[in-house]
Amino acid sequence: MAKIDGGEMLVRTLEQEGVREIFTLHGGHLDAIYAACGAHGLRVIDTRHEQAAAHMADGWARTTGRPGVAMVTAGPGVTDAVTGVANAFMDSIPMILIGGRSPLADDDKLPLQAVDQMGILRPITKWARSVTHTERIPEYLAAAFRHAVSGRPGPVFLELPIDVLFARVDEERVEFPKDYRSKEPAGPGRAALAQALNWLREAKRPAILAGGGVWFAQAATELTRFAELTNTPVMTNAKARGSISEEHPLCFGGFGAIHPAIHANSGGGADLVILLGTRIGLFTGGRNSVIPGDARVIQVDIEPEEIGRNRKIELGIVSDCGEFLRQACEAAKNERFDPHAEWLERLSAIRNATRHRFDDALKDGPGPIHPARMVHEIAKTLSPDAIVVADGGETAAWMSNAWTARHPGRFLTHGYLGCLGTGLPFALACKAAHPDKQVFCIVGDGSAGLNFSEFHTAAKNNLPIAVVINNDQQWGMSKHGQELMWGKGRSMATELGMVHYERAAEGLGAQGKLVERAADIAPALKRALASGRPACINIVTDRDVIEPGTLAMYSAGLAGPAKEKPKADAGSDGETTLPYYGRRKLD
Ligand SMILES: Cc1ncc(C[n+]2csc(CCOP(=O)(O)OP(=O)(O)O)c2C)c(N)n1
Ligand SMILES: [Mg+2]
Repeated sequence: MAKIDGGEMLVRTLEQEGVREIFTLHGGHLDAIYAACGAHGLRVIDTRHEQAAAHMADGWARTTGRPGVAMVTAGPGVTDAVTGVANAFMDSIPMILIGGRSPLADDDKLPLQAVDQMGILRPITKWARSVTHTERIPEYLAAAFRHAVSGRPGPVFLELPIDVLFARVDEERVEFPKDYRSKEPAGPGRAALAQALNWLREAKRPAILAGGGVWFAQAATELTRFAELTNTPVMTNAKARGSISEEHPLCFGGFGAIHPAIHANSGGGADLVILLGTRIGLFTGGRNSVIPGDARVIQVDIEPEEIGRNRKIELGIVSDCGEFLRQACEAAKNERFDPHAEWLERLSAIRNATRHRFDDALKDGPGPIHPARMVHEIAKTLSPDAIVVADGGETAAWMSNAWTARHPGRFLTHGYLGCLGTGLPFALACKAAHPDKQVFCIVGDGSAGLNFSEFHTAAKNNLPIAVVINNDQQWGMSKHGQELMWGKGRSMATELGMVHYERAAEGLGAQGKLVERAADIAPALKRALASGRPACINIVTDRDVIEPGTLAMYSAGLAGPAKEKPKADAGSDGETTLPYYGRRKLD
């Protein structure tokens, strides 16, 4: 009778789930799985750090909507992956982390690479299990996928002790599960749906705030249709960007466009807010909320626990966002809704002002490159359907504001963990998922150091991404914050100085280019994109320009008192930001 080992079982189950790529860093505890990957032709993308492998599985899910898979060895492999898993956990991203483990038979005998992995991973995963019987590996992996994608998505951890993984058992004893999760999305109750539509008919100034729940329900088309049927403006958070094209007249960028401060003297802010698959957090709950205190709030979420967190809501609907939108479109399609003309006009004016607030900085002038000019040059050079990844403090915010996302899953940036260093790994996952698309990554010079060796992963795995390093020679957001609090020249631990990242990247197998003039940005980027090789363009920018979000953060008292109190405005990034954009030299 034929015998198979745990590696073979694992890979067959992955294949059944449609997985064709694994992000990993080698460890002998995993060799049974690599052998099976080779036999089945799964693509093994080998990284230089397990944190990057975990970020790649996360990035894979953010750009495809399906869980990514990372595989790391026992002990330090698992502990290195922790940040990547935590990042996915905080943003409800489905991913599977497979971890090697010391032999079950040697527990408490001080074997190599043994640490309480379950104790470490449990608080940052949706579900975590250690497999104790070889023939149950398919069953546990199937369950891992079910937990990762059903309800509110999230990361899961599956631990495979080496003696369990390498053991061989009769093939006939192994069951490969089928049909192990619901194919019917949960829908809204009829009364609640009718109530939501009634309120929408009554509203003068409605707004939909869409989040990752829309993207993971693959409901971009339904969202756009519902907005059109009901003449309702839509704002998105980072995970949902492009779910309605940012070129669509009903898309108004980030959540900040409904901030009450902007509408204070113009007839009131939003009077009905529909939260679609977005948690009530930093920008939507509490004292800095963009949602007017007197607005009616309808919250649609697949996760009942999220309904009403952080803010009172008038109507909570537990539903898959796609199913809610499909039923809402069906109910709304033969009805007439107010055109909301005055409200849409007002939002358009805000959108227009936001789009043009950096125009002064786009002109040629003496001195170093203004970061707004840099991202403008980049945005006009990239293909409209490029995938853009933004990493770094102020760097990510500049890029976020300059880019127009036209498709879902094609703009990736930080989430609730605020985790620097995701850029290169996310971009590599995007390239692996979409080999025929331009994949561009911008990263702050500080953040670049965190996963810099992934340029080597790009080169050796043939993943040609174009990377710009915004080199302001400092941990910019941190340093500016310190200077706002303490005064110029009083910073600590935030200076970096000039580093030739382009040369370091060359050493890792990428091509490198140093850029010090604005006019050289577009040609350098074009060459990089056309080269078919990974590229690192190191752009030296003006270190004294403070990104509006940094000013807003410090003036809002989130991080201490500001030196001056700037006026609030709305950014397209979902945050309260400021109209300031000049070359502000601190005194
Ligand atoms: C992993 C991690 N370490 C530290 C921080 C704190 N932090 C937030 S912004 C920032 C500065 C980022 O500098 P850089 O990447 O150069 O981007 P810049 O702000 O200069 O554009 C730091 C250190 C963080 N959010 N994540
Ligand atoms: Mg910097």
